[in-house]
Amino acid sequence: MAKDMTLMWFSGSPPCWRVMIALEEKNLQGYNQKLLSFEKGEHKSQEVLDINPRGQLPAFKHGNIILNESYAACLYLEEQFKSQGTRLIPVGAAEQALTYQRMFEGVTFTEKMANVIYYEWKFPEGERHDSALKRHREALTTELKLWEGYLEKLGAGSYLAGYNFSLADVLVFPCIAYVFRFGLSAKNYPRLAEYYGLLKERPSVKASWPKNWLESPQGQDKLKDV
Ligand SMILES: N[C@@H](CCC(=O)N[C@@H](CS)C(=O)NCC(=O)O)C(=O)O
Repeated sequence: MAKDMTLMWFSGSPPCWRVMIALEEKNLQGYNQKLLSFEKGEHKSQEVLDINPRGQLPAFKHGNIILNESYAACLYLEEQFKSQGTRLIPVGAAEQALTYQRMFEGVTFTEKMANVIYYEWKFPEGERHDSALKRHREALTTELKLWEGYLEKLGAGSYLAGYNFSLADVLVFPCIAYVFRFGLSAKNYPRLAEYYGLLKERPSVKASWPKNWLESPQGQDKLKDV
């Protein structure tokens, strides 16, 4: 069905997972996939650099069209396949506004999450300070409480931008799954935990669940006190 599409991806990478969920939601199964290894540095290979000079994944191609930013790829898929599969951007003004708002707040969420989870990778040894890590952890707590509050306000069983699944969920859910994978306490964040449980069962999410998480279901406890 989507034989003219190719996705190069890492297992467990939130940006890659976004594109995979969008492809599933738009009924674009059957695209060419290339699973690469971060540990082996395969994202810096010439094959990737030819598509994405930043040497990052996802790297996505539709025919000769290249999209390497996960947000750009997901927006493109929604626009090009608007009437196919799930409608991901609501038409109504209020719902559409909330969808865009949460989608782009997801960028901030991703950054705050990465500052803690990838602290050692992002900051070389000489640049690490306990006080900086503490600040990053506090910033992540504040961020997570915001999202907990958003879901609380919308009520049980809702998605991030209301009662319908939207592009906000496609883009932000992988980060929410990630924080639980890294030990976030369901007791401290009950709404986020409920949302995570709801989305985990969604066919597009199940079909694209990170392979390495299936192989080793046990995550880490880095965020247990956040
Ligand atoms: N803004 C990009 C970020 C992509 C990104 O950071 N990918 C990571 C994997 S999660 C990567 O390839 N990192 C390797 C590197 O930066 O060298 C997007 O949303 O697609």
